[in-house]
Amino acid sequence: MLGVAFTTGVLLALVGGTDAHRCVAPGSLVSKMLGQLDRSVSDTKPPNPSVLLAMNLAGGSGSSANQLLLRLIQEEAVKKARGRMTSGQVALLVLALLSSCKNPQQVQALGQSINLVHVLQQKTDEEVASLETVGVPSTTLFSVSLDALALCLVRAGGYESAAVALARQVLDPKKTIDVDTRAMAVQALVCAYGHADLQSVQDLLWKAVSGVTNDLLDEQERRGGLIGNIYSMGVALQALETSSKFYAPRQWDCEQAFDVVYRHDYQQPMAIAQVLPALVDKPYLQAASVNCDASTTASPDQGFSPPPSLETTKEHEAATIEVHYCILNTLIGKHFNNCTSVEVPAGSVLLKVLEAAEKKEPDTFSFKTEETFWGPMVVSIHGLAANPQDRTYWEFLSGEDALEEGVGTYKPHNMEHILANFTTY
Ligand code: B12
Ligand SMILES: *[C@@H]1O[C@H](CO)[C@@H](O)[C@H](O)[C@H]1NC(C)=O
Ligand SMILES: *[C@@H]1O[C@H](CO)[C@@H](O)[C@H](O)[C@H]1NC(C)=O
Repeated sequence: MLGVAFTTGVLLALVGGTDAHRCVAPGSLVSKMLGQLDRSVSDTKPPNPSVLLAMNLAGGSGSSANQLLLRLIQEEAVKKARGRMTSGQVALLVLALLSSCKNPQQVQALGQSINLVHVLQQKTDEEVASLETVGVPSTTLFSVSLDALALCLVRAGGYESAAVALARQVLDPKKTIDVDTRAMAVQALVCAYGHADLQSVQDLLWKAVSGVTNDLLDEQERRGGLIGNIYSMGVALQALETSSKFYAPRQWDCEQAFDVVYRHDYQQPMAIAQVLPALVDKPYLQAASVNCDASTTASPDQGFSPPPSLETTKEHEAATIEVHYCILNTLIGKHFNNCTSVEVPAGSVLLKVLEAAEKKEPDTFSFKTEETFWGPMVVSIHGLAANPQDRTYWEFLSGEDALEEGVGTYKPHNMEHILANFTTY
């Protein structure tokens, strides 16, 4: 017994992990989530590469939903990757295909073929050029992180300049970068660190990763396990799982962080797709190391139910609630600030409030949404449209606090004050 324990310890030390142990979620929760991902797949919806990636990392590559999704992703790649897709969207396709043991340099579907790595290199070069000239990427730093990670995993040129630019961004004290983005950057930088030859590059990457991960650990300690919000946990845990040598000898209390995740019942496939890889200790960094022969199709749904939430659902809830809703633009063009109050059925999502306001005063509260993998995104209100080039968007707040969910998920309570504010990121 002692001998076995000793050998395992030595082995772990040799592989680079200095951790005493690692956290892995109960099989029942993993099966439940794999089942949720399986059921989210449909050939009438845009295929979500993050879902395919998560399934494969979590050992769910044997299901028919997985096979269907893989085919749809390959078709999507040949149809759309060269065109309007952003760099990050192409990077997610590359990661998804790698995790399905497909060669992203030669994707075949619908009688066509495409080299996704080549497309990704071009789109990443544009991001890096923008970062170097105007100090911001053409899309988001989250996307650039996915780009650098995907290129690094396939050992394609271009990832190093992206990683260096990312490291400079996260080390810049003048920039306030959200937790999710810094966490996603960690995986890209850890991969690049492993392949960097220049000492100066290594030093920069080391400094960036240890800086970010120590901040993540500080935040976890301060907030009883929570890092960012509940939807940041997936990427934050993935970051900490890949970087133990960068915060050593400090230890990570992974149980505390996992407990925060266990207490939440994730429903959105996109949220599950970010959290599930972390729960099985298979972060995105391992997308190219999936063993595609040994898919253990976990039997779906052994009925894992999260511990009951502390908020007891009120028995005699009013059938309708009243919500105050304001729209504010002080940023460009003709400024406006208009408010209304609407009634919607209790338990409605915020989208219902926007619809009720539009119905009541169509000239003021008209709005448009666009479907994304996180649900409907509000892209325009009162004729004023968000513009990625200007980095403008409609931000939603409850009182002073930014919402942590979008209008398709967030459920306002009675007498809540919701503000949509036109602002920049
Ligand atoms: C960058 C980013 C943004 C940028 C997107 C800029 C752009 N043009 O790409 C901006 C600042 C606009 C943004 C806005 C919001 N975001 Co945001 N965003 C992110 C972040 C950090 C990375 C997304 C990304 O680049 N992905 C990579 C690319 C390649 O994938 P993609 O599919 O092309 O990305 C698109 C979607 O992510 C979409 N998007 C981004 N955020 C959100 C949020 C919602 C609710 C929807 C429907 C879509 C959406 O915009 C991207 C471009 O089209 C994620 C973090 C994460 N963990 O994923 C949070 C995240 C997705 N956002 C979140 C939230 C809450 C919001 C807001 C609702 C915040 C607010 N209080 O207003 C708003 C959306 C409001 C609206 N108008 O409907 C949450 C969603 C949680 C949930 N369960 O729904 C996340 C997970 C962050 C978090 N941990 O809280 N976001
Ligand atoms: C909306 O607000 C603007 C100024 O903020 C005002 O001029 C306009 O009359 C308001 N519209 C309505 C319908 O109240
Ligand atoms: C709304 O956005 C503007 C422009 O970015 C900003 O100056 C203002 O502080 C924001 N207001 C609120 C209440 O968030």
